[in-house]
Amino acid sequence: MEIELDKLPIIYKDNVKDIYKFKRMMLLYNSAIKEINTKIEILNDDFKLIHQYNPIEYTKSRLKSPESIVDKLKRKGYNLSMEVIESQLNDIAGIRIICSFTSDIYNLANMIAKQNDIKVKSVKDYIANPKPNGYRSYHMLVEIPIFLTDKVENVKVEIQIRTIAMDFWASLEHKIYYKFNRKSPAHITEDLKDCAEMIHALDAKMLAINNEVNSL
Ligand code: 0O2
Repeated sequence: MEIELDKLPIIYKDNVKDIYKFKRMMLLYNSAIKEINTKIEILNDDFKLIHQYNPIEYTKSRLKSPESIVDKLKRKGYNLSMEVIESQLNDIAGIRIICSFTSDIYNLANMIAKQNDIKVKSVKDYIANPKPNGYRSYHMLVEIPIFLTDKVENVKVEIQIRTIAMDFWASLEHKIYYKFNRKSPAHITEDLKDCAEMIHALDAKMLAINNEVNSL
């Protein structure tokens, strides 16, 4: 993993030691993504072997870029420092798991939470409790130990689990949100909310069809 030094926050550019610390922090987050991705792949393979069915359609993972880290800290009114980055940002390492059905989301979340080297720090169930704008997704903030050459560090990873339909909605909403600089026109916000409800109904219908087919 190569950190682009010219994109590092300015405070780190002048200080070689800080650049090293920043790189090591990013290496930890990147390693945590690899560990969780392997766990997810194993769960998917085993599930497929037992049930002849893949609960996961696909996964996406990303390490937050230095610019996005700085932007988020500024937006939230925090100082730029390594300590603040580590204590205040929960999504430097992010993994998104896309499932076919809502039931897969909860099965998978339970299988992840049960692993005893993973500590679940918090859960936000935006499926049971959608956001006012219609956003649905299941978020878990987990911590996983990473074994380096000289130490073990517990590293945070934000896992978002959603259906294909929820992901379709969230991707478009995210694009619109940034296009209008976080202030979308009211009618677009309303239309998106309507779409979120349609997508919710679609997910429920598809799950019902799948359950019926499985019971035949
Ligand atoms: P990006 O660009 O995807 O990284 P946090 O800001 O994470 O400290 P928050 O906002 O309480 O705290 O966390 P939450 O609610 O778990 O949301 C974190 C992430 O979930 C967001 O990251 C988005 O990826 C996604 N998300 C949350 N709400 C919405 C929404 O209304 N629409 C869409 N499309 N995505 C959402 P970022 O950093 O905001 O954005």
